[in-house]
Amino acid sequence: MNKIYIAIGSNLNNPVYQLKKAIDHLDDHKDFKLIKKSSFYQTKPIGIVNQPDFINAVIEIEYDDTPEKLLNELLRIEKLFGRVRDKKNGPRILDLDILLFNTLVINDNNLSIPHPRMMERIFVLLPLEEIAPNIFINKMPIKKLLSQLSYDGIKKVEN
Ligand code: PH2
Ligand code: MG
Ligand code: MG
Repeated sequence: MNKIYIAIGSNLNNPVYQLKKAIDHLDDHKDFKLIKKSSFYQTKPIGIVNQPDFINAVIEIEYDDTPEKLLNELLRIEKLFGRVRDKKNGPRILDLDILLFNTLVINDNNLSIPHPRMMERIFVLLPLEEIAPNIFINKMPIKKLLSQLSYDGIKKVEN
């Protein structure tokens, strides 16, 4: 059984609704067991700043198959929700990113684990810390990584 953390994000078509629907979908999915889910956070867009705020969350799941199969399944679910891939870092209905897969390190063309940008992203680390306060990322304790980031532009929302 693999222990996996997934970041969920949306900034289009009622993002809170998209996140709830996505988490329900993953919870009902025969291949996943939903273990934990964080609160929802409203976050200022990072990268392309001229787009709506995001809603972000992190979940922990169990899954029996390989990282590549998991990636394909998450991409399929993004599409099912109506995701159209155009601009990198642009607005999206649903983004499902694999953050951590046990303690695996993978650096392939289309799959990097741990997620290569997660250490700089408050919208990933804050919800992750909520459900995994003692976790290490690239041998660094999450609290140490968070202490280096600004909490401006992130706030918990009712869900
Ligand atoms: N995702 C991105 C780029 N920028 N900014 C926020 N606040 N939240 C995101 O999920 C996000 C982003 C690319 O996936
Ligand atoms: Mg992403
Ligand atoms: Mg993605």
